Amino acid sequence: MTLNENIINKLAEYLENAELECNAVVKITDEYPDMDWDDAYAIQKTIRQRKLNRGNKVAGLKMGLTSFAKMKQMGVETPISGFITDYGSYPDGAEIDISKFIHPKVEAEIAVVTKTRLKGPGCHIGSVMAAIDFVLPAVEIIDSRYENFRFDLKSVIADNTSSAGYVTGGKICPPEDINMRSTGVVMEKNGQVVEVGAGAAVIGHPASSVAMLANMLSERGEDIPAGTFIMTGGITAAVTVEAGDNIMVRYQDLGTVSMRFV
Ligand code: OOG
Ligand code: MG
Repeated sequence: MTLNENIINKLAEYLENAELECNAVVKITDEYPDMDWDDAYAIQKTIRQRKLNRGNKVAGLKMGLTSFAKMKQMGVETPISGFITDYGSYPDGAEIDISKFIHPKVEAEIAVVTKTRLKGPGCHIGSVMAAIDFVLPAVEIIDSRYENFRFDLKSVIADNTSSAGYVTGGKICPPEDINMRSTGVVMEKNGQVVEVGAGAAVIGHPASSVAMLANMLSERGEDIPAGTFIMTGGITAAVTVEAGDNIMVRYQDLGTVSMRFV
């Protein structure tokens, strides 16, 4: 850690206010270039605590920057983790008020719900496959609080990995009935195909992303409790949306997820 508690609290408030007021801000490493990974995750944790104190719930966990498409898009090369909130949840087919976001983008993801606890270090794809209750499709809405979505890894970790919302689909699948690695996705915006991909884009297999999450959390003394909803990371690059846009993602074996921004 290089930052003291006062500065961690100040930066958490700065970033959370940017979210709540829908206001893009300058990235925090401009002012604190020497901050480290622990500082970044401590700011994220403080934001989580602020939300819990306000009565919000943590609805699950997320991995980010797990695919080559995303790393290339954002110019970074290490996966990151964050949390998702109760108020960010939208049902399939939702009409989503775009004024709640700064400059939202959507990404196609595969999500899982666990039935047993996962704990690193040493968590691997086998432990994860045994712990998955079911697999379901999910589209994440990301909305960096930083101007022009421009950030470095420490800034984006502190900003809870741009987490803003998620739309879950209704079709669930037991893990033994799906090969998440080869599951194909087609994302359409206003009827036109804008991104295509397969589960393997997520560090080879979406379940490996969950193992990586358990191992990353263990470095901070945390684990993944049974019953956790986990978004494994964007398969495709993120797609910018505007008012009036219809998004439809077709998943092989997992049905479709759609939403409309108004
Ligand atoms: C960071 C969040 C990335 C994913 O699935 O890769 C993410 C960002 O690109 O703003 O959620
Ligand atoms: Mg994501």
